[in-house]
Amino acid sequence: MLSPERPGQFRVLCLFALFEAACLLDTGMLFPRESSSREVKELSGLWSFRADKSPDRNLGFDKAWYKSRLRETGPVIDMPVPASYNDITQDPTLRDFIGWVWYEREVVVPARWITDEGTRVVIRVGSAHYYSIVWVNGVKVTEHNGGHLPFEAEVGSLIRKDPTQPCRITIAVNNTLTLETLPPGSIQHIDDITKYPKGFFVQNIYFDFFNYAGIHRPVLLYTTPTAYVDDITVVTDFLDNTGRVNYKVSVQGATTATVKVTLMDKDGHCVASSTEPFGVLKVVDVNLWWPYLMHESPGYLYSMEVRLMAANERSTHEDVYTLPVGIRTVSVTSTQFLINKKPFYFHGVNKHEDSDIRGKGFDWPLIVKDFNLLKWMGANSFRTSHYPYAEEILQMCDRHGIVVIDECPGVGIKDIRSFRNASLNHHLDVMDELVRRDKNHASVVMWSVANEPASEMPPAEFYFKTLIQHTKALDPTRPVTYVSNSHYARDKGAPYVDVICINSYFSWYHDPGHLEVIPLQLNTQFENWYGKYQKPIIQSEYGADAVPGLHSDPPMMFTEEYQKVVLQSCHNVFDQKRKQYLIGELIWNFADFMTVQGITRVVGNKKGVFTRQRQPKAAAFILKERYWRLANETGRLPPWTKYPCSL
Ligand code: BDP
Repeated sequence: MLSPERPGQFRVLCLFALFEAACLLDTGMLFPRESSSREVKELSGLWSFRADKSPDRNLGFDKAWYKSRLRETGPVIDMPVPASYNDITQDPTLRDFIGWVWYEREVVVPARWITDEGTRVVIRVGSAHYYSIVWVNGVKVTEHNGGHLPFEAEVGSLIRKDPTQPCRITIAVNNTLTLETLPPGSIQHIDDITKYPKGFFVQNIYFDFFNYAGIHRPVLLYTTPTAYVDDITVVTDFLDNTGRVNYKVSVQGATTATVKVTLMDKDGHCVASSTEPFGVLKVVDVNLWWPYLMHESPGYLYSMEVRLMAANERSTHEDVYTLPVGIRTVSVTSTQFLINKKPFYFHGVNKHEDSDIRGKGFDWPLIVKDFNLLKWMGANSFRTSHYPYAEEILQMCDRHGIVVIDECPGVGIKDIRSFRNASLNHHLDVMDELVRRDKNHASVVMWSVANEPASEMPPAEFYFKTLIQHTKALDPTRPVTYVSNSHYARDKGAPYVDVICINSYFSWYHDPGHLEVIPLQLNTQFENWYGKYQKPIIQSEYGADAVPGLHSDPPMMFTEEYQKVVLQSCHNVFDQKRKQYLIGELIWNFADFMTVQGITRVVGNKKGVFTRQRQPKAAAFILKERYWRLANETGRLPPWTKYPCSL
């Protein structure tokens, strides 16, 4: 990360390393945006769907379902995209299905995309869980290992083969988890026919959320010219009143190319420009990007327009791509987290992508509602527990100044076999994909490479050392962490992280019902971790389940009162420690969410301060009161708010 203590040369080296790292990733993953040279066609809506319920789940491949229309090889049902398929029907075998499901959609492609050979047509899947294979008109175009991150393939030549036919897109998705997937899981077959029906098996998972599956984010077709802006990397900093945007533009498909880069302010006025593919744009009287409640106008974004004039064997092209850019710095000391060289205290939440009916499906009304709730309660940050969220959510964070700890899907790494090379290599690949997608978001201030791994196991040291060093090499400008609930003295990865993140549930999983232990145990926790590592600490999870509407006084577990007291008792300790080295507190959880069925879960995890339908429990008001007070103390509230405030 950029540290204010370090001289300029360090920054230059960092930038060089970041741009080198960007080169190591074979291609870019710019968010598809319309421009004068690019079109986007969204394929959200109804797709045809069939789950392959054959005993080995392989019938679709044996019978090549991708070769013809899905409805010609068997019955299909309507399936909305994006959405998890699990909660869409009344069929319990589909809710709990494990194996391949098949989606299909026919698309009419604009004639100009076909006739213009200078147009590149790309299919992009925002995310599908977990393993996906994509065919266009029966020809496989790509496959992808992992949910939560986008993947794409060029399909122009296939579409052009028979322009009289609509373009048929088939996507097969498999939610089976193995010890090498992220998150890991395992399939257990049980053959005891006296107790279980023939062919019975279960998927064991080591994480606490429902393994929703399907096409979770929008599928798009988009165009670029055949010579195009493939990637942009920006790293920002500032000195006094002058901002600096260090940038690099990567171009594909051109034999000759010239680039014009223009940085515009919010009103569209040019503040800096260049004709080099990489360099530094200097912004006089810079408007820095500030977090929500730390400044009167948080989330200030410039627009960086990249205009490429290029030629290749076929023709001359102009490509235009505009990237929002927030100018800010991030650094850590042994006791502080600094944004723009000022101490930043995370008062925020952990979330899930989770809601009724949609499961993990992308949904704008839900996203906007969640941002309104975050702002209502005065939250300035969240962690993307326990996997990368949709990029559209990060764009909202950029615009609203909500600070993000960007977590990869490394959750539930509990089995010692998940520390082997195959798992590590996949984990490294996932970090590559995550950094490639999210590196330009001002809101993203830290990478989290895992949540609660078995970091006390001997192989964890090599595993996390490698993973954290790799992530720092990919992006030397941001701190790296993972979230621990291991014992401070046995945690193998802690020496390598920049910030210690700890989850703990005193008076819940430990000493249930004994609220009186919280002050002592939480205090001991902080003193132990800081004493050993001298690194800033975030309480990355704490909380208690509350079934909405369940009350008792004196408080008993699972009531709204108990949840309230747990929070208040923790806050008292946080208030002491934030004067020293505690740099944040993130409640578990923003909202109730679905889990597998089990004796500790009453239709899901109820640690939300909002219900799954986003109605506040008593705890939400406790947090609201606290977060606005913290903001009042530590930041500069926007003029349109007054404490105590109701937005
Ligand atoms: C934490 C996990 C989180 C769980 C939470 C809980 O990180 O995923 O949902 O416990 O049990 O340890 O509520």
